Amino acid sequence: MKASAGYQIVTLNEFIINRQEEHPEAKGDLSRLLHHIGVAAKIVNKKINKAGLVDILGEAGEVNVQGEEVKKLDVFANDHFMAAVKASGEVCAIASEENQEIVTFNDGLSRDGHYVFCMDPLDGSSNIEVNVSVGTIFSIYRRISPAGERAHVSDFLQSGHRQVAAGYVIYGSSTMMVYTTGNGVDGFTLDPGIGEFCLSHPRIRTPDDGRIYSINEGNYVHFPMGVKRYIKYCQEIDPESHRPYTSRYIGSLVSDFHRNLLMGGIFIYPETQSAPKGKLRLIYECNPIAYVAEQAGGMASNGTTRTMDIVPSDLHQRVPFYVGSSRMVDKVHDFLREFP
Ligand code: P6P
Repeated sequence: MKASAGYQIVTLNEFIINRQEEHPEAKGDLSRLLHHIGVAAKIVNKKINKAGLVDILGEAGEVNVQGEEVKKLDVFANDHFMAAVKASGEVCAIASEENQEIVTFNDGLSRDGHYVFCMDPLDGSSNIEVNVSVGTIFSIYRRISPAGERAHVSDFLQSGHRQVAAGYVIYGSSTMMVYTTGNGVDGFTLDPGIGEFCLSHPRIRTPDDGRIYSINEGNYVHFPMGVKRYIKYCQEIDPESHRPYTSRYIGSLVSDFHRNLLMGGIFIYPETQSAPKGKLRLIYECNPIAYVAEQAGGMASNGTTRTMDIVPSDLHQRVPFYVGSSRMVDKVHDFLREFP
């Protein structure tokens, strides 16, 4: 990827344009949408970095569709990503964790938008007050309802393998945007000095195997037997296969996944007594993360079916989620088969 003016820095916008040139048939609409996502990420990042200072923490007094207290930053992030995506003129409707129903745009450019946009605007927001990193997760599909008509919920109930693009923003020790358009995974780190996302992790590949397992072991008694047996497998002493593994879990999906993506590892959120279908949402959490994982050489499933092959039935549908290094996901599948 050649940087302009001889600099080593390749900004997100430059990268998007360079990649678009590789696809002459592309008309720039997805590029424009990705640019607007980057702008919203910078705005949200600025607010999050000051969260502890401007008393933006705390409950907004509302309760979202998940029955969770909505914090002001959730609302802020939802509003800004909605506005940025609408401003791109490429999206005709949005599904968000914060909205029970889809939000359709019926004015001007947006009504004819070719895409629909799914997002969890601020995942892990319960961690904000304790300064643990949080993230935005997004997923983009081509609409299937006729252009020019009002978008329909069926536009969002497509299997994950039909995603056009997906990714996340992690607001951590540094702020990164990681995404795929089906041609590998690339990571961009925000340089606050110039206010640009710069290509820092080109062509991310996740290790085939790893030594990190991420699961909330507080739910152990409620896990399926196969998961219990896999956890014990991770904890056994076997120097040859580098066990016992390391347990790392911070309760923020984007952060737990991003660490495992770069270092190798597996993240598991199985069905539990309090979440009989799992806790994580298929459309705007599991599918986008699964797309990134697969494009980086990893795997993602609900324990039996590839996540991106699941046909969604509901906008806020939850599924069990097993995602990460392919050999580790294969191994937990073996235990789930042996101990159904
Ligand atoms: P638990 C955050 O609320 C979230 O949706 C994900 O970011 C995270 O992986 C998961 O829930 C943590 O859930 O039940 O372990 O606290």
